[in-house]
Amino acid sequence: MRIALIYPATEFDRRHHSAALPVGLLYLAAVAEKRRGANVDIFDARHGPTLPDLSHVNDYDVIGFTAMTTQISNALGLARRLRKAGFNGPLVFGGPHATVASDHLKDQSFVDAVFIGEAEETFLSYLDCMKGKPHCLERVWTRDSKGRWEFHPGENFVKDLDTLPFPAREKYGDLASRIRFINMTTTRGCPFQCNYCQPSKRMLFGKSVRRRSVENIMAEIEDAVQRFRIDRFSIDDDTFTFDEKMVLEFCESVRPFGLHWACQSRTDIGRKTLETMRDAGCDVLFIGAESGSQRVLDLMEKKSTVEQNAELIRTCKELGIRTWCNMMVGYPGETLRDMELSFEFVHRARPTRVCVTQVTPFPGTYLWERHRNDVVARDWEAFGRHIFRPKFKSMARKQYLVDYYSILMTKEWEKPFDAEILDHSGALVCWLRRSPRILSILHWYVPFLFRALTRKGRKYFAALDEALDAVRSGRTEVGVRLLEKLKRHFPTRTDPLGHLGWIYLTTGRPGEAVENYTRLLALDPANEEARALLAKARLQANGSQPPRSDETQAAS
Ligand code: B12
Ligand code: SF4
Repeated sequence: MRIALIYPATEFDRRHHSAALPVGLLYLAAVAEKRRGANVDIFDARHGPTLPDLSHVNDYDVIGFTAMTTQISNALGLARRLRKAGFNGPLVFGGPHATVASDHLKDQSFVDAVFIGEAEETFLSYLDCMKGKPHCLERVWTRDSKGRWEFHPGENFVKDLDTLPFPAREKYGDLASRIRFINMTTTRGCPFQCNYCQPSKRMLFGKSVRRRSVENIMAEIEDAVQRFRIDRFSIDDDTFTFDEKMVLEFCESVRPFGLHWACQSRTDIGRKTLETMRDAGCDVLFIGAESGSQRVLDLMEKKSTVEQNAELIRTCKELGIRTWCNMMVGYPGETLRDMELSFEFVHRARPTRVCVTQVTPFPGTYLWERHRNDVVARDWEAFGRHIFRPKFKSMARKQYLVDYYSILMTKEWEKPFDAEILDHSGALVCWLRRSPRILSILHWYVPFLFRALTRKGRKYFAALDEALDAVRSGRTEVGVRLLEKLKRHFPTRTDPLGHLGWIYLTTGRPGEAVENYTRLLALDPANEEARALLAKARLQANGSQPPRSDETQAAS
């Protein structure tokens, strides 16, 4: 049996998440091959063709898509193309969006099955069912020959995670060896209740938290060291540090490998454990601090305090562990004061890096449920855009504050400060960016002045959004024109250069790609991705590597 599994990487993924492989798909590929002798190909536009060759789609017996909500529009567009190309086998969907918004997928005439949550067991049953063998479908919607949907309930979560084969990373060729890095998971489930996330986590992985044994995790690391010569790995678990005893055991076993690694942590972790983690190679900690306002943390039901978050960052700094601090702005009811407090928090705690996202009510969360009537983005397209726009009606009026504080918090860590966000340069910018209080006064008492100061930045993001929308919807030339215009008007911005480089590279204009990547590297010399793409563009420009047609598809 031949299976194609598709990771519908968006432009955002290409630019920001090229190294994180979809572990869920790799587990499915491993069980299908090892336990059913299937032949699985993975398609991921970040590292190869977007889709199987459209003239041979029926070489596959089944085609499966994974998707987060942010990727669903892209995934559905690709699935439609497969049907148009004549694929007549089952097209199935799984992953976070299928789990939390199965109705959305059931409404699509070309979808045949929708898997809910963890699917190693059920996916194999589905393959058995296709072959007419005995099977036991659980937690999946299937469509019968009359087009009616049937749900197969059940709780068939894998009891012992150690019984699973390791993710089939070899599906990405020599990628792991080239970057000498893997991402992995060691637990499934989360006991916490943050309301912008739960109960979707329970829908994905069940009520209890399951852990792999330390021996089993070490075996995966050893395998990666031997096969890919990795020197670093990242643990993608939601709550890796929750069980401190297990963490200490893990540290003791991993230390002899001499690898560097990163993981996520909540704040409830002791200094001693952090020290042990550092000695075992942990050099980056992802911290979900989310807000500098205790009021907002309580609204989110984070069960953590601002002080604990600041303390964790402080301790990490003392121990020499870098901190990547995730912040959110725009929670319904968040006030200007709350945003100021967040800014003050990052300013005071000074983590190594700050990553700000706008609070988004994803389906399947309490946040979505409780604010149903307040949610703006009802069309799924809007989730695909990584831009800041009103997500709650009640927050629409404060959108420019959300924009501003997001930029302020992020830009604080990018030198030099991006003067384009404010139209005026020099002393005024320096003074304003250090003074959120003055900004808030401007916002409340002279809003037209505040708006005028942030006009150029807001215009830039709106234009970038318009250009990328055009490219995504197949109007590549329109997108290119808009991006070229942005490039002229914002000569110190790297985004237009990156997008243009990629489009030119994948549409047979390597000369222009070289020019754009060269300019990008002049502005951002540490951008390794751009460096690699520049080398590729140069090769193409010298005529030694023609553009691949599947990459051209990816560009549009
Ligand atoms: C690692 C990770 C990432 C990585 C890599 C993502 C990836 N696809 O692998 C990166 C850094 C790129 C990322 C980014 C984001 N992420 Co993220 N991420 C995760 C995380 C922590 C782990 C993913 C994982 O490996 N899980 C373990 C594997 C085994 O599970 P799985 O992938 O779900 O796969 C299983 C099942 O879902 C199912 N399945 C999956 N696909 C398919 C396909 C088929 C055909 C079938 C049959 C079954 C099936 O079977 C798999 C095996 O059991 C999850 C949380 C979590 N614990 O899962 C969040 C999570 C997926 N991310 C989430 C979010 C919101 C984001 C961001 C929007 C965050 C942000 N604000 O920027 C971005 C979106 C980026 C984008 N592309 O648009 C949400 C998704 C919610 C939603 N409704 O879509 C999650 C669930 C966290 C949460 N609760 O909020 N993320
Ligand atoms: S946000 Fe993190 S800690 Fe909170 S419930 Fe979700 S996975 Fe658990």
